[in-house]
Amino acid sequence: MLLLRKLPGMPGWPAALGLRLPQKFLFLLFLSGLLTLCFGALFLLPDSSRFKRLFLPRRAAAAAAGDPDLPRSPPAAAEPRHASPAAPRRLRDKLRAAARLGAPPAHTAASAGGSPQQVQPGAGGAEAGTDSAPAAPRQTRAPFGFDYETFRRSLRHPVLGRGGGEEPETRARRLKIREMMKFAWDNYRRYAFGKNELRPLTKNGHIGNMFGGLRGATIVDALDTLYIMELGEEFQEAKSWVEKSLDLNVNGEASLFEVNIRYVGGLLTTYYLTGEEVFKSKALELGEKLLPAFNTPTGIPRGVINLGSGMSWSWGWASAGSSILAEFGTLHLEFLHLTELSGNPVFTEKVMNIRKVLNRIEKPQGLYPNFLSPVTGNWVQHHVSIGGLGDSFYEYLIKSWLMSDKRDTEAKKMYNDALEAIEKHLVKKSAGGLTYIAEWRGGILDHKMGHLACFSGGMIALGAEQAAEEKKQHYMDLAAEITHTCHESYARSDTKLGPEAFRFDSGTEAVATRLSERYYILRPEVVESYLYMWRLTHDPKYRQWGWEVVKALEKYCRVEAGFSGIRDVYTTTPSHDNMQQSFFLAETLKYLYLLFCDDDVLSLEDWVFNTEAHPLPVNHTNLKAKASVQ
Ligand code: DMJ
Repeated sequence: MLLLRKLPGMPGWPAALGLRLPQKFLFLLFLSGLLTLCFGALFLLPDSSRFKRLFLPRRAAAAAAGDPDLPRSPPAAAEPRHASPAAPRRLRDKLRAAARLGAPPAHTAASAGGSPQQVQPGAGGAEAGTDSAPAAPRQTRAPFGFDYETFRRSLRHPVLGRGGGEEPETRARRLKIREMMKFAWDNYRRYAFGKNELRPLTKNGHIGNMFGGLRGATIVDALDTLYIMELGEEFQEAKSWVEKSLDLNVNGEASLFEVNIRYVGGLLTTYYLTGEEVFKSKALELGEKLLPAFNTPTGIPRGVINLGSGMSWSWGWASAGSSILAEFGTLHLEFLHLTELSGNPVFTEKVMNIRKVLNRIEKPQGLYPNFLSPVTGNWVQHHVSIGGLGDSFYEYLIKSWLMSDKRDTEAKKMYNDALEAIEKHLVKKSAGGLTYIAEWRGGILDHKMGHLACFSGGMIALGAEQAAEEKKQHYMDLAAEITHTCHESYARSDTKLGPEAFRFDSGTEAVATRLSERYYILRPEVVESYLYMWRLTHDPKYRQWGWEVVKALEKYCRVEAGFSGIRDVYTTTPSHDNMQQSFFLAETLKYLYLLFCDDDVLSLEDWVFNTEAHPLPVNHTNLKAKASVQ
């Protein structure tokens, strides 16, 4: 504008042109528009342009050109190497500090401003009228926007590791598992694409009744495994199905738990891996649809929800209309991320309220029974198990602490107290020296361990780090003993795959004694523990045990058109159950693959796996953001 002022000895330009006041104004408007346009055009120049570098700072230039450190593309694209120092702290960081993962519900002051997928204030929250739902304030909303670039820079390791330096045998084994994934995917795609699971014997699709009309469970569950294994073409197929065909406007009975861990978890992870908006928006949309399940007098959600009408009810088989510990206790990780990405506090409020109810209620002998009434908030039956019905509740306590970058001390305390009670009342040693975790029915022990309970070796190892110094080794030993027992349940079968449940009574140890418990449905829990034990101890036996599983899967579960569960692990001519479970692609193959990867591939420093093996990022940026507020 100064340039347009009259210079000494020269008439001003507009004056020189003989313009009147309104015309002068129009002329100035035109000129400033022109200047803005020229500046904007700088962003279109190639990154190498000297002209551009003269006018734009390096980071802005890189962002305009698509920074190669920030890939939005599938696995084939260059993997980001470890990030440079954190981006300059901005005002936005300060505002975001109030809504960070892992902090208490006071976060509810955060808002849904700048994100394209923002949730309208009050959305999903208005119906929350429960007796005990937290009445956290929602009125003071600061501008909010999740910054994907900042998140990527906060990671301590490249997502897919740095690579190099491994032994040829390790690489060959990893590639074999990748081939198994491709085989499982190709057959699903060929015979069941868009259905929930593949039926590999009859070569068709299965819909089932767990997902309330949602389709493509295998696609959503497999997305991140395809990405991690760098199966680029297959990932693109999965992605374009999500874009074009994943319909969330459905009716039908859905399991809140299953939809959350498989769909919400799978979509969240794929967003964090790729930065592709479609995954974020689908996750948030689906998350909103789950909220009516929390409309109960206590805020403890019911297990079943109609995603269309929002009506919810309890499972018919759950006594006295109760909700299940492992179901309502396995929402925390995903729901915190839904708040993180949307800025909408309602998701965090819902799960923090569950925690509040659990903290308030008296626990028999310090144990958490599996059935709780969502109406009265009282336990319904005193059945305690670290396997089915209880399992991932404990897992999510310790993982909440890890995901909060070790700041959620309430979760840590709840985990420690629960584990102490479990150890005191349920952990036993067999006559043959095998450590196992029994089940508890109103004070009477059932000396049985389910396959599902075998995740606990990995969990206890993962949690050992936070234990008091004198207990660390104790917990690592306990984790190793339980993992050893679970390995024995595999080693003592004829197929070298483990049964659904094994017992320690009537002279038997680590074998199924009932016909109905002899099946194996491609479950992941044992290899999950092998992976954690390997990463935390580097004892080569865990890789060896994992390889035994690979060989057994190939021999007994691989059929012409995919992988199938088997009905009896104690016969070498097993009959197949004709089902390729989606968790086989999401979990079993992913854990096996990671067992033969370097530790920096999905490093445990950066990622916490949800209970369906979908990795969710640790909130490293919180402290930075917090510091910048002070
Ligand atoms: C998976 O869906 C999850 O691991 C869940 O927590 C338990 N059951 C299956 C696999 O066995």
